[in-house]
Amino acid sequence: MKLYDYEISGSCYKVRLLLSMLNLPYEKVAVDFYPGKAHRQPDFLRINPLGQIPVLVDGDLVLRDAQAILLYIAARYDASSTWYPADPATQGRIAMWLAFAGGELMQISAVRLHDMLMGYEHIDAAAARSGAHKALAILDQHLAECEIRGQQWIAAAHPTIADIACFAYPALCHDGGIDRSAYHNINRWLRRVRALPGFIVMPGVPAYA
Ligand SMILES: N[C@@H](CCC(=O)N[C@@H](CS)C(=O)NCC(=O)O)C(=O)O
Repeated sequence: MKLYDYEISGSCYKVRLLLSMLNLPYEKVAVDFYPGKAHRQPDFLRINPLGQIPVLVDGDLVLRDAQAILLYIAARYDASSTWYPADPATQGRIAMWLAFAGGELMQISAVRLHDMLMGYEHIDAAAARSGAHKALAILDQHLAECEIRGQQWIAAAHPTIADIACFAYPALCHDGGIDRSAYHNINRWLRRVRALPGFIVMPGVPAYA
């Protein structure tokens, strides 16, 4: 497998995390996202016309979107079938939280781009920050309800790809000036994810917090 990757991308980190937790070998193709904007050049647009990373290539299969990639890797390579279990209700819950990770939580990504890199001045950071807090509050409430039922993970009694997809941006939210100290359920759950075998760090996500 080949992962078109950028070290400080939270979306690429989602994929690197699952590949590490499953101990799968892969080749990283470093995309000069910044300052080179290589993801907007014709060569890369042929791989992903949306001009976004990550992209995973496995043989003839070319996949964009971190959530789609997580689903593929788990369904194809997780021999334990726990990261994406066959149970339809769990699959439905996982799909719901994958959509949340690729939707509402991406407001944290928008604020990070705005605050960390040049060229994203058009992003309404205040609106994205407020949207991010709404999303974090929803996730925090969900995790509180899970804990009341004795469930420590987002979509099942054990970690699934929903936990990986939802982990990256809440863990990185301080890069966008978003304070998550009040989201106690999220903070406890982030620590649980950090303790999973195969967990890896990225710049901005230390091993312990
Ligand atoms: N739906 C995609 C979105 C990924 C995404 O937004 N990636 C960012 C980097 S983290 C990107 O490539 N942005 C393009 C740009 O800023 O021009 C996913 O969830 O993987």
